[in-house]
Amino acid sequence: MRKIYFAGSIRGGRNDAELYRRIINHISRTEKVLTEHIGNANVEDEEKQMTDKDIYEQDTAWLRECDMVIAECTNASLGVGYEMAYAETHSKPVHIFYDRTRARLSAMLSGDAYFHLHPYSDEEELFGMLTDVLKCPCSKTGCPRFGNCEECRKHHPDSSRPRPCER
Ligand code: 6IA
Repeated sequence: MRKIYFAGSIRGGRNDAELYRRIINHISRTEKVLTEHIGNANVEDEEKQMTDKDIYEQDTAWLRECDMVIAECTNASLGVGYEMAYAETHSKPVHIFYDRTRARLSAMLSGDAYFHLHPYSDEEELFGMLTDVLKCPCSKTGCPRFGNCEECRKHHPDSSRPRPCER
């Protein structure tokens, strides 16, 4: 099972906590989510049992250990922004989802070609793209179109030849 680091806002605001929980449940059907607490309604109470240093040490260790980072960035968060940069430094594939009807992503994320961006308009689109990302076989080959089916189809325009995920 791959290890997924899911990132979502905590001190940046918990308006989307229920959405994070649904995303974590979706990912957990096929992968191991290292950061399941992000979807807990009472995460801020539990947080009181850990020092900030403990949280930082644990999360950066998980970021180094994970196979892939998936972030929901509609609700801006300093911690999530830091995690994205940390994951890039450690060459982890990073998939950023955000609701384009509710948020404009920071230029520091949307301007960085390293990140795979997945803007969505509704939850159906979000979960469809998430499924595509998780089933993409290019996670093993380092393909720059990893998890981006639209770009992959453009790159393999000959529909008579099966694409990697269809073989
Ligand atoms: O600046 P923010 O708090 O919004 O940053 C959120 C991001 O930082 C998340 O993606 C988390 O990975 C990380 N983070 C912030 N607080 C915690 C935390 N608190 N635990 C783990 N990661 C955190 C303690 C809760 C725990 C005892 C259940």
